[in-house]
Amino acid sequence: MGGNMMYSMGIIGLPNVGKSTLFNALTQAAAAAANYPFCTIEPNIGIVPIPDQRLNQIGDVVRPEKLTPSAIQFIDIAGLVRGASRGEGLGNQFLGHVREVDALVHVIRCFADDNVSHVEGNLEPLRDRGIVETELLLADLQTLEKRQARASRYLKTGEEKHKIELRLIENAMEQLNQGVPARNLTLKSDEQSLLAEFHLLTSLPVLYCANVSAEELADILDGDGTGPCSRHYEALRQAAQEEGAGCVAIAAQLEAELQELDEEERQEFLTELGIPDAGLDRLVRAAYEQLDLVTFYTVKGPETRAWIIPRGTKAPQAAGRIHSDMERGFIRAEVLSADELIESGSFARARDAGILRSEGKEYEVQDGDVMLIRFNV
Ligand SMILES: Nc1nc2c(ncn2[C@@H]2O[C@H](COP(=O)(O)OP(=O)(O)OP(=O)(O)O)[C@@H](O)[C@H]2O)c(=O)[nH]1
Ligand SMILES: [Mg+2]
Repeated sequence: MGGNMMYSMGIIGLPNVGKSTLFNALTQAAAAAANYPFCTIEPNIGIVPIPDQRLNQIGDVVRPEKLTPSAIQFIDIAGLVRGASRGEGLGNQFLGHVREVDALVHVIRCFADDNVSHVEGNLEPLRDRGIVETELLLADLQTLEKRQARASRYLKTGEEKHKIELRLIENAMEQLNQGVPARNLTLKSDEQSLLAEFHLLTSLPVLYCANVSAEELADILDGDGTGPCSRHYEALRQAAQEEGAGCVAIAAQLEAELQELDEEERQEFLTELGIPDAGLDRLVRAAYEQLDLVTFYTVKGPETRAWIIPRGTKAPQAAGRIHSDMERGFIRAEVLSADELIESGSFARARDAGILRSEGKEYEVQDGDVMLIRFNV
């Protein structure tokens, strides 16, 4: 991707829960949105542009040759089964593909359908969630064991940092063994950044995606569902809430069918079913809200473009989303808010008016920031 580190989400879950159905619906919708520079890297990696009203307003001011929305990259991997971390099924080898994503979408089957087999024999979303979570924990424990062996070897050098690392690894292993995901560990900030280097799967924020039946979707969204699928969804939603994770209801099959229709038919169909918006919009909105994402903008040269990052990202790492050279050689950023730019009428006028701020390496990028990044190659 030419150094491009687009915000990415890995789609995980048991086999046959609707991951690929969801993925196909997402990417078809993206393809239909047309004006995005589509790059298919592999068939199971798809890019979904994010509609952004603020970007259009910035475009009206800057009048660039090209206006590029931000996008989320979704990666669809094979289903995980019990024992995946020991090599069962295809899951384990594919876990490597989601190790460096920004977040996970954990698809959980809540729909009943006798024609679609369930690896565990019956419908039980909370158990299914537990199976997948356990596999992620076991995979992380393997990662930590390897790190432990390495850190132990380096201990002989007598360097303090290896002692610190080993203590962190042992602490993390103890917690993970008790079922605590790495994202819930209480750590000091230097430990936090050390742990981040291990790319543990349970460090990643997770958004649960309940794959529900189309018949019950409207009731579930209204919060007054009483059917079997609604009960499964409610149990999952509560469990998600307890662990501070987001949960969104999607009818993957319906989403796939919606992609077969043209815009007008689609709206009619949704209205008929009593559903306010397409699931893809709901999923993207949930990701944005639950995973605490922000958008910043670049307006340099012919292209004005939006970029998604997790809240709290510092300026050099934000620049690294654009190009790794920009992170490595980061000097400073000239920053103003989208509103300030829109009010000023042009970037040059904002500069003349002294609105541009100069921010350094410790600056946390804010939602709506327009940035001109200064860097050395
Ligand atoms: N009734 C119903 N069937 C669904 C739904 N979503 C997916 N399916 C069906 O379930 C089967 C499996 O769907 P996939 O999307 O391939 O499942 P997957 O999670 O990608 O499975 P693996 O790649 O094997 O892990 C297919 O026959 C789908 O048509 C749904 O919302 N309702
Ligand atoms: Mg699949």
